[in-house]
Amino acid sequence: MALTRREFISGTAAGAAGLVVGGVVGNIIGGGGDGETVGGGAVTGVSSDITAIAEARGLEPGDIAKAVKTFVPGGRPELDEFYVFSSGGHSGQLMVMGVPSMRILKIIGVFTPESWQGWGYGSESDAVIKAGTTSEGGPVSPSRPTLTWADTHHPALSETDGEYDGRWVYIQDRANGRIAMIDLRDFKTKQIYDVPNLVSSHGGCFVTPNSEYVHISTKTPTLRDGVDPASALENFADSFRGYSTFLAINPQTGRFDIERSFQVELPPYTQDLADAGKLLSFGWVFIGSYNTEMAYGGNLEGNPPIEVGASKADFDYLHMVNWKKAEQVVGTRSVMLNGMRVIPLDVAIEEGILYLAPEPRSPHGADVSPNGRYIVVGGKLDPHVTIYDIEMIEKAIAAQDFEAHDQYGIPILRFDSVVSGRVEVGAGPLHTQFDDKGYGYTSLFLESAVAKYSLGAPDFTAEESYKLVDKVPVHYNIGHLVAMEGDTVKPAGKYVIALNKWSIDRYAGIGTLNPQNFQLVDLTGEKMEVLSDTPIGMAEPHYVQAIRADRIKSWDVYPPGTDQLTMQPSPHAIADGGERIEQNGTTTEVYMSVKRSNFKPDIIRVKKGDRLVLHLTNVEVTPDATHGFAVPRYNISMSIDPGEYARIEFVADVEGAFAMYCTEFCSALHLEMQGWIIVSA
Ligand code: CUK
Ligand code: CUA
Repeated sequence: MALTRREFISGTAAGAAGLVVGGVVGNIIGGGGDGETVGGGAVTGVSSDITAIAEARGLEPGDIAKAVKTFVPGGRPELDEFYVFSSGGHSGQLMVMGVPSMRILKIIGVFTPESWQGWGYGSESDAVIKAGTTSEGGPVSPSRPTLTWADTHHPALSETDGEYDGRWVYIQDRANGRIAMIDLRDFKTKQIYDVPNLVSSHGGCFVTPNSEYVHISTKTPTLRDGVDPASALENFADSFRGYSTFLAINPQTGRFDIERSFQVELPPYTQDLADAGKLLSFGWVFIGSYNTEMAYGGNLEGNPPIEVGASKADFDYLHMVNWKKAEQVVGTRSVMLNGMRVIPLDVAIEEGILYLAPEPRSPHGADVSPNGRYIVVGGKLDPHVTIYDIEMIEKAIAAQDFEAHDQYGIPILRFDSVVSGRVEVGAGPLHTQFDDKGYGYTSLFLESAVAKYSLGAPDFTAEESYKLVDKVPVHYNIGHLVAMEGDTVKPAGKYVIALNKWSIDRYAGIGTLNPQNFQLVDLTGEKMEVLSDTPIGMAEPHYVQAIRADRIKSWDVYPPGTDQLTMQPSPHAIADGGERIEQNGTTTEVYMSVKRSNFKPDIIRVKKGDRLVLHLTNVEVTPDATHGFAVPRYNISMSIDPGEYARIEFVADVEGAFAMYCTEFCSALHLEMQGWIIVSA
């Protein structure tokens, strides 16, 4: 029998390791009793060692069980069964972790320059960031013309047949109404799109079940073109509009195909969380809202503050947008608005594209169950989750069973004819995820807990449906939560991660700004159990998606000469031996190879004021043989992974001798991996 390299390396130790684990588990199950009776003579020493270690460190037997359930030894990456893609909040980035280890694997530079990835410090990535600000996407300050940060809230993994396919991930910018696309072959950002008519966006970022579209909607509504801002707030209902955006996805590249994209105009109700329908509800998108009062504040002008004005009504509206119908009419019944096809509100009403249903006070969260039948809405000021049923919704629409029309003429379905159940879960329910057994899990912000309850048919009888079955405290102020593949048609169950906003007493002091706290919760037992706390030492994550690790097929090295922006071989890439310098007038083009442990050429001589174009090819084929390229005083930092081609262009406008160098400790002679850019008069 042939051994794998790993088996070969671990050799005979494997047998012994098995015995050790048996002993530890026995010890835990036995409540820390003496190893001799549980594990047998061979493991007595190890068992009592573990007990002694735990005792010395002040750990309980239960802590050891948790450690064993989550520990991933070095060199055993397959023990992390899931990847988590977490929003990076107002860092503008995307974070990747492994589950159950909860180790951070990468922070992906997206909207914000990230120097160690060479993201936004001179390479072509500058152009991606720059293209992410346009005047069609909203007004731009001429004095600060490029947006270099974002408030990322909701990542959305690409899907095929309602399951994650591991190809791409999208993430929106709550602050500026933008969206980015990241390719999961190399975990790098490819495109940032400044969505027209959206000056902000929130929870509306979701992919439809076959990655037909990625949806993104407004949060704070957009000032309509031509409206005088001076009197806009006082005429709120006329001055502002929301937009539900369907960005078509190119099925080969994952990029946005703007020509096939469209928007549906919405009332200015502050649209919030959304989710795409699937299976039974395929073709629909559901969007919550929380300020149908259209309160705009003015607390120093004698008005109530926004939070009071926006909480007056007993109901806000769940929006239901039928994108399948919208697709059919967009060709003939849309108008162009800032480069985007828009289906006007009156057309959306007339064509049966848009409906509303009442949702209880200050809703947050709208999540579609795996079978597509239920839409679960949390109400921040209501201890219940409200569960809508697509079969009831479609029936009510067919019967024109409306309680009224809103002031824009949108039909409002009757609450009782679309809601199949309510579950009293606790204080401050927000977001919901699902497992593989028909249960829903909702975060309780005010109560700092996760509630578990049964949904309806077909998993449960009428008797068993909509029952709270378990609750676990978390620490503290949970926002989102994520179950493994918990928003797909086939959830994996196993774990929920609570994404807690506050961590007060959970960690050693690090000054006045505490980390966010991710808590891994085990779903496999009778009761939910918190297994671990993980501090997130960056901005506040919001939504997170968790995907089975075996769905991700990322590259170890680039095919030779790949341009990371196009993911194709660059015509300017070189192989070993192709190094050269070409002078065209005042432009110097350098074709440089990068490898352990030199840049070739390592001297570049230019005249002050000349344009310098560097084509760098990392000619290595060894995984992990990444090199950096830094030019001091020019604010240039690049990262060139094995096989990668990267380009940088700048004007050598400062005279001097600049020692370019490699920023990654790549080899024993890494320090020698340097050279000169000589800029002379
Ligand atoms: S939101 Cu942050 S906790 Cu932006 Cu999805 Cu609810
Ligand atoms: Cu290349 Cu250090």
